[in-house]
Amino acid sequence: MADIHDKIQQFVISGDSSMLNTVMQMALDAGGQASDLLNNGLLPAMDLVGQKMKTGDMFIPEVLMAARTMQSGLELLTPHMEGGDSMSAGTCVVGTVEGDLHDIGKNLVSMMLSGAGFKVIDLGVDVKAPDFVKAVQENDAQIIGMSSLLTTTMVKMEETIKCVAEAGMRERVKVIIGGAPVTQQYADTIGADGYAFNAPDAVQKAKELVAAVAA
Ligand code: B1M
Repeated sequence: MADIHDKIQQFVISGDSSMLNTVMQMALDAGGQASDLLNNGLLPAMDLVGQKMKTGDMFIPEVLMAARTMQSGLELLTPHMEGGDSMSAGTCVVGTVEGDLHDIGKNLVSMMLSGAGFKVIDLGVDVKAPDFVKAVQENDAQIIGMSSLLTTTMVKMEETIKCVAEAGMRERVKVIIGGAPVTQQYADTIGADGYAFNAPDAVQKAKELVAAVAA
């Protein structure tokens, strides 16, 4: 399988969606697991892209191509990821915070929450605090999931939590945060209800928090 992982990384880095999807489809047809292709192929590929971006070996247009390629790979895997309960496990409003355009990790979280049976209202990127609040009200959501990839946008998570409190909803809405610069310590500092290291962890936290609200 190491060979297929190398190929996935190579095609993500070179931004070749067509070849990426071809090799991934071949791997799936041969009995490969979607979770293996994700965890050992796509995710390490974006880490490599990040390293190359840092060292100046990749520039924004190439990184964007790689991100789009990664997204097409995620879409190919979505129907193969574990299915969830047929009944809704709860409603989550998910988005990348204001000022931040990174959406691959957030999309992964949305995809896995949906797969686990949650109704997901994905607000996209650059989501302002009042828009999270409005979506919670409109959809009677129990969970807000916020993603931030930039140290400069993390503060928007705290702003959103304050906005939720000002709307009088803090007791009934649980907040989960995540993203590369985010930590448990940061979640504790800003009063979030949960921190998730990755998408499966976000699903686990969402299940625990919905159960706590229902209890
Ligand atoms: Co950006 N960027 N970027 N970028 N970019 C980073 C984040 C950076 C670390 C790169 C670097 O310098 N090494 C750096 C941030 C530095 C910092 O703040 N400390 C950076 C920078 C500086 C920038 C710009 C400022 C560059 C510039 O313009 N000079 C700019 C900012 C634009 C903006 O947002 N306003 C910028 C732009 C871009 C692109 C548009 C080119 C592109 C994004 C395309 C897109 O998302 N559609 C991009 C990319 C692709 C990256 C890297 C290379 C990859 C991010 C990624 O998708 N990773 C990134 C370097 C890196 O992270 N290695 C980088 C894969 C994804 C699956 O992981 O999102 O971490 P991640 O999600 C993980 C977990 O974090 C977690 O689960 C996922 C795994 O299961 N998670 C959650 C995420 N959200 C969660 C929410 C949860 C729970 C878990 O609960 C709700």
